[in-house]
Amino acid sequence: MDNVTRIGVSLEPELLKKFDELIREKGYTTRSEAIRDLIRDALVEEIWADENSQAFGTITLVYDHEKGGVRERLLEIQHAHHSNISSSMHIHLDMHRCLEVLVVGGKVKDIKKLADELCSVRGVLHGKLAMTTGHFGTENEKD
Ligand code: NI
Repeated sequence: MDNVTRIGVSLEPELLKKFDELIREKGYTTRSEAIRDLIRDALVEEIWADENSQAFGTITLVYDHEKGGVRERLLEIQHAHHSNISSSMHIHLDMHRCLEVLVVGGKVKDIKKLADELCSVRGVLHGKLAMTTGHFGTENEKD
């Protein structure tokens, strides 16, 4: 890896043991990669804590398309927030249930509002917003 700074981390043996167990379970091959992911996760949390910062995410919805008005309501909400939705994917899970994934971007507060509106529609069996960002303090950020 180019242009990295090495740091030393002091940990209690018990904490290190638990960390090593955790990263083994998750399939990390090195502690460094696991620590980098934890830092990135913390950065994402930080960005999402600021309602006015720019962020990206996905909204996953599972719903019963036969439930009265659910499709119409979901479409109505998506059109009202069209500028925050980059892409959507629809999969018919079985005769009744649909899975929809929306790729969203914009101000954190707008994305959260959109997700809340969609997830609370009657007939939506499960809805989840997954948050991310393009900002990880990497070189590519300057591009
Ligand atoms: Ni469907």
